[in-house]
Amino acid sequence: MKKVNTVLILSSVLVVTACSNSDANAGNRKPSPERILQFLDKDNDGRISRAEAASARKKKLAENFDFIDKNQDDFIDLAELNAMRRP
Ligand SMILES: [Ca+2]
Repeated sequence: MKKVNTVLILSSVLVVTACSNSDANAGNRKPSPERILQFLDKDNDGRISRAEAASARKKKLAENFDFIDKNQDDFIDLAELNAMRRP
């Protein structure tokens, strides 16, 4: 029974993920830079601070903050998010 529940939960997560990526990013499971920014930019200043990066569920952004923050202004903007993405 536990296995069935796990499958159902995973299926739900996949459906939610698929729906939330239905914009220009269709077919790619990773969220678009625009979506990452929209989701993490809590104060709506158009960039992600260290605190906002640290609040993310996934720690990739916070752990790689200095690498992603190319101009070292202590914020990650959309251009830096785009540069972070690999094709
Ligand atoms: Ca920056």
